[in-house]
Amino acid sequence: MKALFTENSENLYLLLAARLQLVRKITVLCLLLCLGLIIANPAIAANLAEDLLKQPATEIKISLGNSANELKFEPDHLEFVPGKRYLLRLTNPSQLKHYFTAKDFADGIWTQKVQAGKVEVKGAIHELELKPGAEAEWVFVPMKQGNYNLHCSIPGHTKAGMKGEIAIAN
Ligand SMILES: [Cu+2]
Repeated sequence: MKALFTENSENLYLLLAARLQLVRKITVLCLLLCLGLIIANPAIAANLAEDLLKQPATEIKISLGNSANELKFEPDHLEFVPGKRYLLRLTNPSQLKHYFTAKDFADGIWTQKVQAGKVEVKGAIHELELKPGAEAEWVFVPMKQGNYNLHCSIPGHTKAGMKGEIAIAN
């Protein structure tokens, strides 16, 4: 009788242990599923984006050409940190038309908006053209780390020195 009882409790113990392991597995699975749902949930993703947009933007200025009509960007090296919000203020103080062309960089960022005059453009932007005296604001969040080339795509301008580098790095 006593032996039977011991054997039974041993079996019971093994059964409980197996159950516990199963419960643990199910719990982990549920947690993973929930996490997946949170990330896939557009409402929660929107909240995360909203938090990001509440970040004050770090303002950085770049001049396309200068008042002496020199063909260069000032500065010709820009650095951004991924996940931060920036306001890039572009000006063209020269008497020539210039481009801000950095297509790979543009692919590596999330553009919130580009504002010029009373017009706000939302969505992806690849290139900006600034006529003499023009100003534009580009608000974005860098996403993809890397070193990117910047140039002005007006014929002859890149060759004359109108080029630069943009780094996205931690
Ligand atoms: Cu140019």
